[in-house]
Amino acid sequence: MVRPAFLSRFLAHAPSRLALRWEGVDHTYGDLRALGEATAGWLAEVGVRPGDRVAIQLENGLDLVAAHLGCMALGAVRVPMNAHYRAAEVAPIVEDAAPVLVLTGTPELYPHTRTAPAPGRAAPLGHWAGPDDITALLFTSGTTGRPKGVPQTWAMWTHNLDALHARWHLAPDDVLWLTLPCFHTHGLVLGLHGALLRGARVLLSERFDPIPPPPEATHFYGVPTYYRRWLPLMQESPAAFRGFRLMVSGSDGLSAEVNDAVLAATGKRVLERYGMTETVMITSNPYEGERKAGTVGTPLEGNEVRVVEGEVQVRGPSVFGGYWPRPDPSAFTADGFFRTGDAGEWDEDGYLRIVGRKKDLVIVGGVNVSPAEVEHVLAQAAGVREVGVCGLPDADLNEVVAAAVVLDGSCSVEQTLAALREAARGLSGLKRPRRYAVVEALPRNALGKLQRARIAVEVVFPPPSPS
Ligand code: MLC
Ligand code: AMP
Repeated sequence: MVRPAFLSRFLAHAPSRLALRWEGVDHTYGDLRALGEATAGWLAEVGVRPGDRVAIQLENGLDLVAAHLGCMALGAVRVPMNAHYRAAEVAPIVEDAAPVLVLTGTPELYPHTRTAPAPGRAAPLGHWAGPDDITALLFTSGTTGRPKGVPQTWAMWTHNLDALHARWHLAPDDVLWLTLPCFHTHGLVLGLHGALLRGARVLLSERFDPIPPPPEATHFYGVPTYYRRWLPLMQESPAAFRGFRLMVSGSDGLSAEVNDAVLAATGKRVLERYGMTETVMITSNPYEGERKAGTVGTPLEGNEVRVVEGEVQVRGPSVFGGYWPRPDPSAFTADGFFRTGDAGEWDEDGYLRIVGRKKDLVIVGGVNVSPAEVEHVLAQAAGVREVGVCGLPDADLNEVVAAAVVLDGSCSVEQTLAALREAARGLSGLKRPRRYAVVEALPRNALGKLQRARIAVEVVFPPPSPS
C-alpha cells in the first residue's frame, strides 16, 4: 500500500530529533514513532481496522498524541471531538460519524458506544492508508444547528501545510509553544501536525494561560483572545517575548488595535491568517514583506480566492470535497468554489480583509457557535414561547452568546430565566448565553424568518450575568 507523503516525511525525520515536550519530559521523533506503532498495535488488538473511524475526545496531552499517532499508523480515520462537549453535543456527532471506538476520559457521555481509556501497549506496526484517504473527520458547528462532518484528506493537509510553511519560513529548528486545544483545525492540523510534518519541535501545554512563554519557544499560534489576555504581561515584561520569531493569530479577527498594542509592547507584529475547517488555511500575511494589521493577507499558493457579492469563495487542493455524511451541494458554486459565508473585501494591495459574516455564526474565543443549536436547547426551557440567539461584542472573547426570549406566560420571568440557565447547562461553556433579554417579539422578515443580526442591534440586553 502506498504511504501518504505526510507519513513518509514524518518517518524520515532523524529518530534522535526532539519532537515533543509534555509535562517536562522530552520525546524524540523516534519515541513518537514507537508510541504510534505501539498504539496502532493496541488499536488493532481491540479490533480497529484500517479505514475505521475512531473518535478522540481528549484534552491536550501525551494520550491525545498517542491516539492520533496510533490512528495514523493503523490507517484509521480520526474523529476529533471537543473535550468540553456535553452528552447532547456529542450525540449527533457519534450518530453521524459512527466510530467503532471512542478514546475518551469521559465514557459516561457515550452510553451506547464502545469507549476505551487512552491507549499505550507495544505491538508491531500496522497498515498505512493511501494518500487521498481521509485522515480525519472534523465536525464543525453548522449554521443549521447540527454539526457538519468535514472529511480532511492527507493531501489537503500536505498541500496546505507546505504552502503555509513556505509563507511563514517554518523550519525544522523551530520550536512551537502549542497551547491551543488539539481538537480544532487550528491546534490539531496547523499546530501538532504542522510541526510533525516539518520535523519541528512542539512544547505542548494543557491550555493557554497568559504566562511568560518557555524560553526555547520560537513560534506561537493563538486566537485573538490569547493576545488580548497577554497584553498586560507583554507591556510589563516585553523581554519574556524576545525568543519569539513568529506569533500568528487566527480563527477570528484580531483587531488592529490589539495587534498594534502587541507591536508597541514587544516590537513584533502578529501575523494574521484566515482559514476554515473546510478549507484549511485560505490566506495569510507574509513573514517577509508587510504584515498588515486588520487584514488576513493574500491567498496561499494553490488557492484561488475571489469575493463574489461580498462573500469570500475559495477553490484549490486544500479545499474539502463536501460534507459527510450529509452532503450540501449548496456549499459550492457551480464552478467548484467553496462558499465560506464570510464577508470580505480586497484592499489596494490585494490583501483580504474579513469585514463580517454572511452566515449565522457566533465565534466565542475562536470557537464556532451555531445560534440555531443554542436556540434548540433553550427552547426546551419551561416558560419559553420562542427564542432567538445572536452574538454580542466582547472585549475578551471577541463575541459572546446572547438570547432574546419571548415568554409563553406559564411561569414568572425569574422562573423562566432559571429554566433557561438550567437548559443551557446541557451545552459546553462557550455556547451558553452570557446575556438574556425578555422581548415581546423576535425580529422576523416578511416571510417570518428570524433575523438574528437584528437581535444584536434592536434588543437592549441587561448587563452580563453568570452563565
Ligand atoms: C472552553 N470551553 C469550551 C472550550 N473551551 N467550550 C467549547 N469549546 C471550547 N474550545 C468551556 C469550558 O468547558 C468552560 O465551561 C467554559 O468554556 C470556560 O472555560 P475556561 O477554560 O475558563 O475558558 P476560557 O479560559 O475563558 O477559555 C477561552 C479560550 C479557549 C479562548 C482560552 O476557549 C480557547 O483556547 N479557545 C481556542 C479555540 C480554538 O482553538 N479555536 C480554533 C478553531 S479552528 P464550564 O462548563 O466549565 O463553565 C478554526 C479554523 C481556523 O477556527 O481558522 O483556525
Ligand atoms: P472553523 O469552522 O472553526 O474552522 O472556523 C472558520 C471560521 O473562522 C471562518 O469561516 C471565519 O469566520 C473565522 N475566521 C478564521 N480565521 C479568521 C480571521 N483571521 N479573521 C476573521 N475570521 C476568521
